Amino acid sequence: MRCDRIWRNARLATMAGAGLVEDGVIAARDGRIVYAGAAGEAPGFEGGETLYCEGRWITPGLIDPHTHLIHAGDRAREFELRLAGASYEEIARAGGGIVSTMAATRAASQEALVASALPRLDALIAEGVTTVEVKSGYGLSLEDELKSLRAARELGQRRAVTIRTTFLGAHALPPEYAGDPDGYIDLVCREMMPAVAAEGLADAVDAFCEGIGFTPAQTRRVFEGARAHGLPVKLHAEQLSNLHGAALAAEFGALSADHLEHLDEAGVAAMARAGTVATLLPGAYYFVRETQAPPIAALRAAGVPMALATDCNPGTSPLTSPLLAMNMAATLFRMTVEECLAGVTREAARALGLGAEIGTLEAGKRCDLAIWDIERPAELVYRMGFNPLHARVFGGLG
Ligand code: DI6
Ligand code: FE
Repeated sequence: MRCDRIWRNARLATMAGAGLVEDGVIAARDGRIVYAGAAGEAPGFEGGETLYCEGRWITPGLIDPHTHLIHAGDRAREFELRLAGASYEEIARAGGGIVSTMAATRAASQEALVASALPRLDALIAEGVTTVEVKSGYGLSLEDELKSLRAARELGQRRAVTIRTTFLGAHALPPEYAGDPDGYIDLVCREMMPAVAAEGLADAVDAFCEGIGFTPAQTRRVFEGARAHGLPVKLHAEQLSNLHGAALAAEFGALSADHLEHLDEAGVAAMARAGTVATLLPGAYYFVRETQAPPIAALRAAGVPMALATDCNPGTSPLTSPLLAMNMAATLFRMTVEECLAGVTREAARALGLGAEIGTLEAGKRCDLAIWDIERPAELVYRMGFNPLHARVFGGLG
């Protein structure tokens, strides 16, 4: 078998049928895996450079399937107010919260947005991330949403990483539409979405279905608009209350419903039927000191795939560590090590509609790898604030 790079003496967490492989080999050609499995069953390889991994573990490159990396400013002051007793919802209603980040984001140039996002992206990359979803949603005007999505796309040119962009125009109500959320949804559907689609700036459409966000009826209009433009949908659902957003998302065949702390049995069943991934965001759960965890046991029993993401955003999850997200998912949500690892690889790929392309170590997939200095995969979940990444491979290179 011809290949241009071979990794030998590795242990593999394939996240696929082959499971864990003790004496493993990965071979790549033209950026794709041509073989991943046991050395004893490997075909003969011709050509290429051989890298010896000295027993290190290789996982698929990590995938962060829900971030708000593009934003300006920070909310450290608001954090202090919350420490002094103010609630997230109180701050949002008083004009702080999302709207304060909106003002900073509107004032920033595309270049400034890219520059401020790069250190956050670099923190993800340093932990073996090879694919990141990035949402708009802090511009909240036609021009500023387009600027945010262009900045997000530019991140993929500035670093060796796959960026998937999501249009989140329906994130919050901008002050100029105070009292007229339906008017703002008109703008989202009639002006923003067509412009975003015409420029090919988004891979999916998202909304924030919540008391401090948009109603299910408004969310439905956003989804209908997305469908008209041939864009898949995802949803911030059941984060602070249960508005049955996950079932609505499932009705539209959503790639994922995200957060889900207040998800009920009917929502779980709807997601299972639709094949909608549950993207869980333990960083936000932790940071807002939520006490109701997502219904992990019910999701597991129903066979709903569970992805994990940082939700990196300035207000509720200033987190840039997928490794810590895994630790939190295990300790706070009681997810297993296997579920946590699948959550940042195979299931995260599905949450982005990229299940055929990335997320497992299998022939035919892109050769995106993370190589770790660990003795067993559980160490990736067990440690807090320690990064055992040895090397990262993006499209066979690196
Ligand atoms: N849910 C969240 O947790 C973030 N957005 C959302 O829809 C919060 C965004 C922020 O506070 O800036
Ligand atoms: Fe979010």
